[in-house]
Formats: sequence, C-alpha cells, structure tokens
Amino acid sequence: MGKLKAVVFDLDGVLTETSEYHYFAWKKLVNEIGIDFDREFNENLKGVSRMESFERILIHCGKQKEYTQEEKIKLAHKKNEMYKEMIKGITPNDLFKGVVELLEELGRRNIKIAIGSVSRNAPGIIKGLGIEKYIDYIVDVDKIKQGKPAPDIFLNASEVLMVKPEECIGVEDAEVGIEAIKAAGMFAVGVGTEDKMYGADIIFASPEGLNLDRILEAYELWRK
Ligand code: B16
Ligand code: MG
Repeated sequence: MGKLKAVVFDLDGVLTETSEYHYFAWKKLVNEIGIDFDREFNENLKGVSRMESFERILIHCGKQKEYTQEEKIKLAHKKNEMYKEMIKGITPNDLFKGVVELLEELGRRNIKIAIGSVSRNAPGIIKGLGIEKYIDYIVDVDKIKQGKPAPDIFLNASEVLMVKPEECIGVEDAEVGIEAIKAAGMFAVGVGTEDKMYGADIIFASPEGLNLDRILEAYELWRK
C-alpha cells in the first residue's frame, strides 16, 4: 500500500477567503468602465487566472470586442493594484479555522506541503497569513504553461517535491481545480457542494470541516 507523501493546497477558498477581495476589486474596475456583474457570476472566476477572469467578465457583459489586448492588460493590472491594496492587511486571523493544526499535523507525519494556486500574489498572501514555515514549495505560475483545468500546476508541485502524482493529494474549492488534480493523476479533496465538486474523491462542505483522518482513510482505499 502506497504512503501519502505530499499535499498540494489551493489557496483562495481552501486556506483563506480572498475571493471576496477579487470580487470587490473586479467590480470596482469594471464599474469604472460602465459594466457590472454579480456575486453569482463571480463563482465562475474562482481558480481562473487574472487575464482569463477579465476575459470572462467582458464576454459576460458583451464587451469582449471593445478593448485591445494592450488595454486589457492595463486594466487587469489596475485591478491587481486595487486587489493588492485590499489584501495588504492580511494576517493569520484570515486563515480558515483549523488550517494551522492541519499543516502542523502534516508536518509531524513528514508529509510535504505545497501551494498550487494560480494567483501571482500567492507568496505575499502566504507571508501575511504567517504560514511560510509550513510550506515546502509554492508553485510559480509564471513558469507554468497552462493553468487549471490543465494538470500543469499540480504536476509541477509533485516534480519539484520529487514525489509521484499518486503519492499526492490535491485540495481545491474550484471546479477547474478538481479537474486539474484528477488530470494530474492525484487524489482530489473537494471543498464545496457535491454538484460543484463533481469528480472529487472526497468532499467537505467547508474548509473548516477538513478532517485529516477521513482524508487519509479515503486516500488509502483509493491507493489499494
Ligand atoms: P491573481 P486560487 C485564484 O486563486 C482565484 O480564485 C481567482 O479568482 C484569481 O483570478 C486567481 O487566483 C488569480 O489571482 O490575480 O492574484 O494572480 O484559487 O488558485 O488560489
Ligand atoms: Mg481556489
């Protein structure tokens, strides 16, 4: 029976809730250019890269043809500046309940920990959350060919940690993230509703409910 060697955590929606800030920053930006979208549509942006998110918002509002690529890059940069201002004050209090205990328990069991987020702001957020010391590796999306749902982010984490994909667990709150974990050949832990986490090997309703014993039990059955 194979032993679990590493866990690759997504960031937004799994360790902390930065999606609210992404939502507010995008809303502020697009309101300035005369368009709007609601919280329900924002669900489609979870786990999706910055430029792809902007593209989706423009398509949703029927404005995809109104901006050149250069203008889009400038506007997305502006959104990011507003987002960075919003997340400046992030502290360990912004971690979901139970995260530190979970990371400590993984450390005690010599299970490696990586962050597989599509966010270019991930290193700064991890620092603000005060969990740098638990993390063995943060995937650098600038070095990754394709974002989620492609497996690249998760495969890069397993390669750098020198473990096989089947020796890794991925934890995600986004549909594209679960797809990416499964495409990488890893065991997928989903955080969210059953319909959204379709394809996950085990599902928890919220990040606060993540239970390592239950995860390991299901993982071991999956490896058999
Ligand atoms: P940035 P995750 C994702 O984080 C967010 O869910 C998504 O809404 C955002 O567009 C993406 O990061 C990129 O973030 O603009 O900071 O590079 O869920 O992959 O941790
Ligand atoms: Mg996420």
